[in-house]
Amino acid sequence: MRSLPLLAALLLSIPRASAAPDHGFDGHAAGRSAPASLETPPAPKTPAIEKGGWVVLEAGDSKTRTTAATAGVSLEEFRPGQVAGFATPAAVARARAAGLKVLSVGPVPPSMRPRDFPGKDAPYHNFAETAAELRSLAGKAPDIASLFSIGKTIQGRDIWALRLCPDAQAASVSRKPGIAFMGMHHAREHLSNEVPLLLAKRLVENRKDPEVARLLASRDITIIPMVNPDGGEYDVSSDTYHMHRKNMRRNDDGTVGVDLNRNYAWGWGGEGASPYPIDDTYRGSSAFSEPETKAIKAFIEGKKNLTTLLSYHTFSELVLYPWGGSHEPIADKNALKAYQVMASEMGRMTGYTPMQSSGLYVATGDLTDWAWGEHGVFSWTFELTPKSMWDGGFYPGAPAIATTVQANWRPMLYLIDLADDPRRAAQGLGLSAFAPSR
Ligand code: 0X9
Ligand code: ZN
Repeated sequence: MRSLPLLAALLLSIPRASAAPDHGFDGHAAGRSAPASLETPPAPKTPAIEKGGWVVLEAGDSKTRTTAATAGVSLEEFRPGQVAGFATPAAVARARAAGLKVLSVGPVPPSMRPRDFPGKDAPYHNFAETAAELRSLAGKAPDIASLFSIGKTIQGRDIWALRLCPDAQAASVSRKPGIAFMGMHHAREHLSNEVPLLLAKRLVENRKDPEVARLLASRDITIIPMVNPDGGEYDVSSDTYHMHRKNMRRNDDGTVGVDLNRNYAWGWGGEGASPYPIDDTYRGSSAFSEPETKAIKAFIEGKKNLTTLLSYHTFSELVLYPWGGSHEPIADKNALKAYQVMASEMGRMTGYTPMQSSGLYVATGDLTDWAWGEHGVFSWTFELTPKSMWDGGFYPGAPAIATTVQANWRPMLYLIDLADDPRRAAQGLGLSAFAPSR
C-alpha cells in the first residue's frame, strides 16, 4: 500500500484545480460585477493539498464503482475494467480500506486541468450572459415566453426559469402537459448550461416551424439552465477553471460546497454519496438542506402538470433513467418499458449509451430518483459530450457547444412530444416514429 506521505507529495504537484474559493466571483470578465448583496467568501481553511487528485481504480462492475463512490471518489471516467475520478487522500484511503485496488493516484491529467474560460471558451455563457439571453428570448416571443426566478441560491443569485407556454406566464397554472429541462447542478459542467439555454433559443427561433409550433402550442415547457449559478460563476472566476462541482455553501468545517445531486430526499444518506463535507459528493447536512434543491423541490411540487424532466450533466455521453440509488428496476412494468424504449430511441438519436443510472454506479439523493419516486415524473439524466477526459472532460472547448446542441435537438422534441403521456412510448409512439431526422 502506498504510504500517505508519498501520496501527499504526489498531490502537492496538483495545480489549483478543485481548490476552494480564494476570491470573489467577478474577476474573469471585464464589465461584470457581483451584486452588492453577494459577499465574497472568506479565504478557505482547506488547503489545496486536501482537495485531492486523480485516482484510477480497478472496477469492472457497478458494485465496485458504487463502493468507490461511497468512499467519496467523484467518478468521472469509465474504461473497461477501470474507473477514474477525483478523490481526496482520505477518500483514497477509504477506497483501499473497502478492498478496492488503486491502480494510480496522481496529479489531475492535463485535459482535466483548468483552462481559460473567457479566452477561447468565450462563447460559453456565464451567469450574467445566461440571464441576458433568457431575458432576450422572453422579449422576442412575449406571446409564449416568460422569465421568472424559482428562488435564490446560497449567495443570493436568482435561479432563472424560462417558460414557454401559450396560456400561462411565469409560475401560474396551466393544464397543458408540463416538461422541464435543467442544467448545471454541477458547477464545472458548463456544457450542461449551454445545451438547455441554446435549445430554448432554438425553440423560440423556430417557433413558426410547423412541428415546433405544434409542440409549443400544446405543452408547458420550462427551461432552468443554471441550477447552481454560484458554483458556475466560481468555476470561471479567475484565469483558470477551478474544477468546482458543488454549490458554494460554506460548511461548518470551513470547506465549501454540497453536491446538489446528492441532496434530494429519495434515499438521501445512502450509498454513493459522502457524509464528509470536504468530498465532492458531499450529500449535505440533511435532505434539501440547500436553497438550490429547495427551489427545485418547490418548483416541481408547484407544478402538478409536470410529467417529464431532463437534467443535463457532463460528461460520458449517456442517457440515464431511474433508479440510480439502487439496482432494482422500477416496479411499474409499463413505465419501465416506456423508459427503456425512450432511452434507446434517444440513445439512437444522440449516439449516447442508454442505461439505468445505477448501471453506471449507485448514487443516492439525486434529482431524478426523487422526481420519479416521489412525484411519478418521468426523469432523465443526460451525460453530455465528450465521451472521455481525453476529449476534453469538463472543458471540451467552444466547438463542442454547437455539435452537442445539435445532437440534443431531436431528443428534446421527442420528450416534449411524449410529455402528454410518456407511457405511450411503450407502444413505440413518439415524434421520432413519424418525423424524419433533421
Ligand atoms: O454523479 C452524478 O450526479 C451524475 N454524474 S456526474 O458525473 N455529472 O456527476 C450522474 C447521476 C446519475 N445517477 C446515478 N448514477 N445514480
Ligand atoms: Zn454532473
